[in-house]
Amino acid sequence: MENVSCKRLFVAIDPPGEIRREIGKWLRPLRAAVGRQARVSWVEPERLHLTIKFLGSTEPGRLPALGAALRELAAALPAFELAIRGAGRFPEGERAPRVLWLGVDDPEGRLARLAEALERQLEPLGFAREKRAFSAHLTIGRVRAGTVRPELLRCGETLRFGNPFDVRELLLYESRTLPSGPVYGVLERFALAQ
Ligand code: 2AM
Repeated sequence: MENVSCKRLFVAIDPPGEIRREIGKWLRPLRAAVGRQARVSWVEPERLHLTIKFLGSTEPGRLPALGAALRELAAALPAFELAIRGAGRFPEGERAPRVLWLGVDDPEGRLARLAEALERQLEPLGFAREKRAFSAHLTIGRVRAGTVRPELLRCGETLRFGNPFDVRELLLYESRTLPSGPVYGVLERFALAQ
């Protein structure tokens, strides 16, 4: 059995408030259109986050080394721009998507390089490399039952949420599962180089 004091951790980037508000406005009609056709756990706009590395269950004793590695990595990385663009679903191309997401525009490949740097830096600390290729996304909903018609998300690359924004920090999040669903809390923030 898992040690109860272990924390379930992940490293993420938060979109700024104005982007969350734009997404929230766009989500309203989508949620209404999905209505009762499917049971979806929608992510509230203020909880949207872009996961870069899922660390899983972690003993508290590993936190200092993890924090030091994240601080070192962040301090060596200049801040960079991202934009939220497009929408999609996992698994792709199937009639019954389970995860609904918004896409990320990473024109210079900075986010992808950051994800790779995290994998490299954290592997020696015992955090296994992700087997799947990194696929940046903001999860907006998880389909629990029923089917969300793919047409509802067919908005392609033209969909944009606000302007590109600066990524200035990495966040170490803890995820706790409560009867009401998962709750995410920021444990520590790591500033990127200016
Ligand atoms: P998701 O947005 O694609 O669901 C907290 O669970 C965060 O970690 C979520 O954003 C989730 O991504 C991400 N994550 C990545 N791999 C995971 C895994 N194996 N189990 C749970 N969450 C994972």
